[in-house]
Amino acid sequence: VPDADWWRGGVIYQVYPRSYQDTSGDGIGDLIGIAERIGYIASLGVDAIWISPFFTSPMKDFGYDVSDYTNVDPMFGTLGDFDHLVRVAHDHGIRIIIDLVLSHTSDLHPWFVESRMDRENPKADWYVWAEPKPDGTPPTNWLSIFGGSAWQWDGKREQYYLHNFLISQPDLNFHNQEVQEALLDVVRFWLDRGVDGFRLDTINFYFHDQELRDNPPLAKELRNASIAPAVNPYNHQLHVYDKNRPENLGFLKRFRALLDEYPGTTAVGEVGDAQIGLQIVADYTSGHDKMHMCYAFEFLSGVPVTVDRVRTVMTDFMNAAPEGWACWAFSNHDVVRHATRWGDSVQDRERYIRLLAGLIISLRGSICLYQGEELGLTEADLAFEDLQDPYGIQFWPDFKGRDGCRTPMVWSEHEQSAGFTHGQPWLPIPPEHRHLAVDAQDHVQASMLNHYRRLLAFRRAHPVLAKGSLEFADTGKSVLSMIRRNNDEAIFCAFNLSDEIQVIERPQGELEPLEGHGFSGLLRPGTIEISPYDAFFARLG
Ligand code: TEU
Repeated sequence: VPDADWWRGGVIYQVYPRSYQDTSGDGIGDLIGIAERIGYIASLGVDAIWISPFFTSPMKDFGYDVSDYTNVDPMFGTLGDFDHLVRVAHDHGIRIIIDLVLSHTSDLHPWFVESRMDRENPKADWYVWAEPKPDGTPPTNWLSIFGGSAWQWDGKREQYYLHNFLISQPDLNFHNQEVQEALLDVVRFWLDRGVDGFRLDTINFYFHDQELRDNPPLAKELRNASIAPAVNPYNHQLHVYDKNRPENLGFLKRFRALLDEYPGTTAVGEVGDAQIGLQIVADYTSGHDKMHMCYAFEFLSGVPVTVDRVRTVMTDFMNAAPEGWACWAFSNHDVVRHATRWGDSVQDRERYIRLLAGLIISLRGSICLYQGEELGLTEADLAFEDLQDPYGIQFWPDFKGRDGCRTPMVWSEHEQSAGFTHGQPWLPIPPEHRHLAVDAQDHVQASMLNHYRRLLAFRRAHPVLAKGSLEFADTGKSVLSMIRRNNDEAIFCAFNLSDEIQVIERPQGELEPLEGHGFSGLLRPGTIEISPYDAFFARLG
């Protein structure tokens, strides 16, 4: 009997397939490469992998621009390779979550090729087409995250089409029922192939306002750079009409009803929003009839991880969604790796990111770890000439794009291309990553890699960390303390986020220090003493 609730509190390891393991020698990772590394992934102790898109694509946005939803891009392999990967993963007890980009397609998708032919073809209304304003300018003030207007003029139809991302990523028109049906058919195709779930790209962008109203401007003090870099004018609007539309809920319900036909499957929706993101996560995950969980952006920005910040995010979310379920992440393929984003401003980066690993495994919710995070990889500092990401090329040098977190996995300290490929890697291997390679850490008990393995085993041994209720204890500005409870156990945990030794008061009740997490906070007669960037875990009686 499959454990239908495995996703609740589960740990998902994100694989960026271009950069995981190449077996063909073209310098780009592939599905067979992932299958070869499943043993390693299983050794981490994760529940599932989320594989970023591997579907047929012109790769303008590295696979987030799909031209065939039901096939594998030759660069990554074949459908047969995918079936093989599913089998190997399942043999190792690892579930497969695939990344569906339903909000938009590539401009080379046959649906769009047909849609743009004229205004009468059967797919004429499958994308968001609109007339120009009388002066010829775009229909609304909506902006593309990747720069400029979200509207692109098409000379043939003499209309604009909507794109929230690249010009080559036209936005599907979810108001059209046929579009919804076609996308649900895609979902069914992959369910029938044995996938265990979906990461749904940009789910809050599915619907747009049919009245085409302008977004209001956003006051400077309310701007927040967690979705787009500060220099991006996208941050200067309140996104009420181009996304976050109430109609999204209806489609998510249809989607969920389909998943419920396949017990044990799950969906994690990506909610990219800097303004009302947590509320959207709450709305989309409450009621057991939409998303199982949503991927929140709160810990993906540069906002430092202070005691206050963690308390505010977690409390706001629990208040907004007592029954909702979030998926937390510190790093992914879109943002600066947190070892750099947060680690650059502390004295002892390594101890600090070890502490953060202890913190994320102690959060109520599910969690996503991004490939290489378990090795302690930092952001690669690439030269302009090395850049591949159109977003980085557009905003350079204020924003360097997303290539610095997408460099290849380092498997071997000394092998050519760190064991990633026999060919020329599509992005350079940062020399400073080599000593962190898997083969350099694997057998070293004290390594970052084994620290993550220990912590994931610890989380598994104490389900209360993932699913229990969460209450904060007041232990001052520098120490984040949580009491986690369920029917079977209660755990008190404390994280010293400062670079000074901290002595805190012990909570009420009997404390029995726990082992197996690798931290060394000490229980004293009346107090708890925690070294800089260290933590303490105890069973609370
Ligand atoms: O990202 C959605 C999103 O909001 C991005 O703009 C994100 O904020 C940005 O990349 C951060 O720098 C998803 C995918 O994760 C991303 O890789 C795609 O480019 C995007 O959708 C379009 O499909």
